Amino acid sequence: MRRRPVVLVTGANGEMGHGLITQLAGTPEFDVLALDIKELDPGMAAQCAATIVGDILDQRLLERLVSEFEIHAIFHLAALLSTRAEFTPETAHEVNVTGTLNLLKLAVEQSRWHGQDVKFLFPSSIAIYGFPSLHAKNQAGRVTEAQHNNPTTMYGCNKLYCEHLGRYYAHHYRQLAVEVEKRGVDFRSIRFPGLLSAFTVPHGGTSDYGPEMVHHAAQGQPYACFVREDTRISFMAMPDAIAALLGLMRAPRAALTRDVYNIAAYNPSAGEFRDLVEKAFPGAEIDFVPDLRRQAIVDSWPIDIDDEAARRDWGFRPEYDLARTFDEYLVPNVRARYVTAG
Ligand code: AKB
Repeated sequence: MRRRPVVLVTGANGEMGHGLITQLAGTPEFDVLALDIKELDPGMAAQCAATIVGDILDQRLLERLVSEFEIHAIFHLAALLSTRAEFTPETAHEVNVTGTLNLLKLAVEQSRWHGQDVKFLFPSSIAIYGFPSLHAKNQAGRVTEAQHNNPTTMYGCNKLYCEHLGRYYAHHYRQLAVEVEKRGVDFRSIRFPGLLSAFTVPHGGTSDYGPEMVHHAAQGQPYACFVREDTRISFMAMPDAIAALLGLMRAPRAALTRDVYNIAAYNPSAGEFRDLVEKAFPGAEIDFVPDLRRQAIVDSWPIDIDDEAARRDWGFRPEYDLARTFDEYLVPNVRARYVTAG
């Protein structure tokens, strides 16, 4: 009896999950199996072949998936982001690391069953970088994948370690076993910058000040930005982030010289971001009231990202610059979201 071939998306109800499932649902090549700790929004569930409300820490649940589904790719989006993880660091480690380990084990088991590699798409983050001071951050400027891998958050530590876990499962798993078996995990990872989504409200991240500014202005709500006006990190429109995940998944393995890639689009200061929001939403009330501890996290992240390897190996190109992100993506869609919400 053939099991249903599917692509598994964990964290399906999250910001990236919404964008990814909409894209995947539009392609005949994939049936989506969505897994989230919360019930999927009805509109999302309708786009999936199957949905499961469950925990990636539930090993029994994951074992049961093997009996019903033939998983050929995993987009492992479930994670506790940088701010939320600081309030519960040990829980974040469980979710972000043990959860990822459980999914890597699932990928190996699935590969043993159907005999093909399972592509494992893992969203890492600019949070894996770290600088001892703002001066060091400013001095470093644009960073490549190998530089300054010294995270200062539990989330950043988790993401960096899981990059290495993925590399181990892909290239060194059970290297001393008597029987030499096909490894089975085709691990591919992207270090995402701050992401700007028009269709979901961010929560739990420290780059959230960007999208929060837009969503507050569109609702006519005053916004106290928790970082300084001069704060600068890399951001990207969500459609480009989703396109990058799918682009990396579709790239021929032989073209990839790395398992983990930087990508980037633009790096406005919080003040430049405010100017664009005020232009789109005249009268928006935006103040800068730094939360010094969250500020310290963002000050440990790079000003800019070198994504030359992604552009060379698999043709990554962002479609949205900052102006187009506002004019064609954020402003019309966020405005419609709150007008229809009434
Ligand atoms: C966060 O702020 O934690 C995330 C990230 C930059 O990975 N959005």
